[in-house]
Amino acid sequence: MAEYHRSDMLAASPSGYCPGCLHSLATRLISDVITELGQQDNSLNVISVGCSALNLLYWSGDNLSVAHGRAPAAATGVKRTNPERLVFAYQGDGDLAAIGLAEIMSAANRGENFTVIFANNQTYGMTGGQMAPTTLIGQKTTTTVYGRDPATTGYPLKMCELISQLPAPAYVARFALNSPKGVREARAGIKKAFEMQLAGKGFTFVELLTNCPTNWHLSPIDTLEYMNTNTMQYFVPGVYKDITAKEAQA
Ligand SMILES: Cc1ncc(C[n+]2csc(CCOP(=O)(O)OP(=O)(O)O)c2C)c(N)n1
Repeated sequence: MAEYHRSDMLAASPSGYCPGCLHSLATRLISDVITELGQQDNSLNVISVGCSALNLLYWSGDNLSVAHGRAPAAATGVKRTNPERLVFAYQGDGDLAAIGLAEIMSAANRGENFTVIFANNQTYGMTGGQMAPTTLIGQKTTTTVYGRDPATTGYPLKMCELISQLPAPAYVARFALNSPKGVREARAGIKKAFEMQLAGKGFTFVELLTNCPTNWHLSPIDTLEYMNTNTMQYFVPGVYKDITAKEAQA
């Protein structure tokens, strides 16, 4: 039996992401799950702006490119007019938690029936490593050269914790892509979110803790350890909300 095979949806081309960038892995996980669910011809990825958007080069599903931060607003229209399609947005933390904060909170609060996959690498990767809303306290970026100081830049936004407090969302979970266990759990979480969407359960949100070797100025291996000792201490992985868990108990 083959130990590894490329899912049909992934393009047969090398990834252009920086070496060690976990956007590559996230792209593979999402395309694997879509293929497994038989949704390859039915999926629609609403793409915003950032390195996250580059995944459109690597898979064969339909994509819709929209303005920075606006994916949840565009996905709302697409899903409402095409309710049978598997609609998801794949957004970075600058895109989702800064310029697009109003869109994500509003779509979640309305309980729109699509999925947002949130790649949290704690920086603006594409534009050269500026501070994002999720940059950790003390983390150095090109705009926090001495490390993020909450006195001037506030505290890192915990999106799962914020969104799971809203009454409408159906599934809210965070996974870390820095270990085989985390990758397996993330894959299962993405699958669960997509299955819930296909069952019409409402808004589903999957945060993936990722990295940025280039702008963190760490080797890919060292970013995985940094995530373990820093990122995951603040952004704690787990399932924050799951309405089907309550349904199963009832
Ligand atoms: C309206 C608008 N403002 C600013 C930019 C510049 N810009 C491009 S990507 C980006 C940040 C992306 O960061 P993030 O969402 O964290 O994604 P990453 O690149 O880290 O995956 C910014 C500010 C833009 N393209 N459009």
